[in-house]
Amino acid sequence: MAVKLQRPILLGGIGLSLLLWLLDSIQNSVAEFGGTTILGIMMASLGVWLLKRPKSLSPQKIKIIPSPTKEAAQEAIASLTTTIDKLFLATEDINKSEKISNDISQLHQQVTALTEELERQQLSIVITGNQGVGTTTLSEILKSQWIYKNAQKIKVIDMTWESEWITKNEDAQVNPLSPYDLVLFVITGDLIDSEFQALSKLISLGQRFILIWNKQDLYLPDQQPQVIQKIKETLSTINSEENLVKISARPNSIKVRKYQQDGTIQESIEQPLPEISGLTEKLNQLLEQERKKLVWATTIRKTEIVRLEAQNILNQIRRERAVPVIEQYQWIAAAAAFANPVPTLDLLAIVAINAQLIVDLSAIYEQKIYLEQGKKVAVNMAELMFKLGLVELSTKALTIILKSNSVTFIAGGTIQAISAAYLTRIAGLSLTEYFSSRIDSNSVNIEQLEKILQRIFSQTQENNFLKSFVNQVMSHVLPQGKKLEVVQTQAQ
Ligand SMILES: Nc1nc2c(ncn2[C@@H]2O[C@H](COP(=O)(O)OP(=O)(O)O)[C@@H](O)[C@H]2O)c(=O)[nH]1
Ligand SMILES: [Mg+2]
Repeated sequence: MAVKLQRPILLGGIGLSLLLWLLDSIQNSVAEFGGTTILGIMMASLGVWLLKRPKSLSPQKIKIIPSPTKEAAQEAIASLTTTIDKLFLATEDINKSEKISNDISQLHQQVTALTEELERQQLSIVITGNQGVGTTTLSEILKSQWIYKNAQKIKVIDMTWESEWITKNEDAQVNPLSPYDLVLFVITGDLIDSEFQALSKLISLGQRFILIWNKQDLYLPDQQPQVIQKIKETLSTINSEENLVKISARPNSIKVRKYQQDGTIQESIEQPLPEISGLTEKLNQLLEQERKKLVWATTIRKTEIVRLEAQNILNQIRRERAVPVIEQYQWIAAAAAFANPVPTLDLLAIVAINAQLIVDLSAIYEQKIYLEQGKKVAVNMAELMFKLGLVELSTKALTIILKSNSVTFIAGGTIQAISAAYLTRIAGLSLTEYFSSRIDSNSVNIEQLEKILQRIFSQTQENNFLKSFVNQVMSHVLPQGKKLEVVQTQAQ
């Protein structure tokens, strides 16, 4: 059969015999079910998967960052330098645009600045909390009553907390509080869930905080221990019960009655003084014991932000290389499925092709995965696609598109070819995203991949994309003669 391929890699690059050998060895590695259909194999794997699956997911654990050291900060800077070097190398063999050259020189400047940061003397403190809790009031009082007494250089600012700081930028450590050495997080009584989430996030970013219960004057003295007890209980789940202090930054004014000697009563309104001694003691102690650590931790966070910037540029460049590779394998998968249509979609062939794709993509992302391992990952991915219903869904969607295109003649194997190409594309794009989010790991975590796979799949389910994809595959794979037939049938 004349299969139109831009590059006949099926017989060249991978080689038919290698492909067959792959098919064979994968079949053996999946299960001892020689001769059964791919459907059977997949169903069996699904069963095993269901049995092996953990009963329930453990709640998300908070990563406790070890106490920062100067060495750790230096290591972070070294790792940033490595990423910049990789970026430089990756752009060496392409025509560097002015922008990339500028980016790289800016990154180098940032490394110098970060190295100097290690010895920074001035500290910065940010006061945050939900609107109305008293951050501005506290900031003014700290400036007027505490900072001027302090020999050290300290900058204090206040910022209303925004919940999207923890919901957005899930992985990126970019959050407006990151550049500050210390966070004073203000609440006014019970610690509500979103506030607790905020504190957990700070811990996972390695950012030191003091939790401040402000407006304690609004509680009766005998209510206070109960509130404290409750907050401490919640804090103990993130090992932070020592970080709580209570203050009244601006207590409500009170009516004072004075009994005069002549028996009359004189009433006056008095403004009680702010009560922040608990906080200033804690601050003094913290700055005395941990000032350097605070600076190192901030340097680590800032370095990580710059490293992510560099990594993003590098990922863009790598992606530009990865997409043509994915496309190449797409056409191989389509051609293989078209040339050899079997009643069910030939996932096994896709697995074989994807194994090689994984190896090639891992090389682009410098996370070398060998063919043996690539095969395992490809099998896992095929299982996942099956388990998530992607195979069925995509076949259905593609069938609908083909029908609605009023193509009255569909060559045998067309659906299989398009599905094979489509699933290969999804696998490839998911792997690309997966590799870009990791540094130097030579393995694939299938659970993380699953989330990406689902996301990429739903992104590509858009009708417009699928339609143009169908056309692309048709023009790559359908033999010229058959294509004419399609046109003729339509014209009638
Ligand atoms: N009762 C009481 N009110 C306070 C206390 N601290 C601040 N407030 C009041 O809370 C309101 C909001 O304070 P503000 O500093 O503007 O809150 P922000 O939105 O967090 O900046 C103001 O009316 C303050 O006077 C306190 O300790 N006790
Ligand atoms: Mg304010």
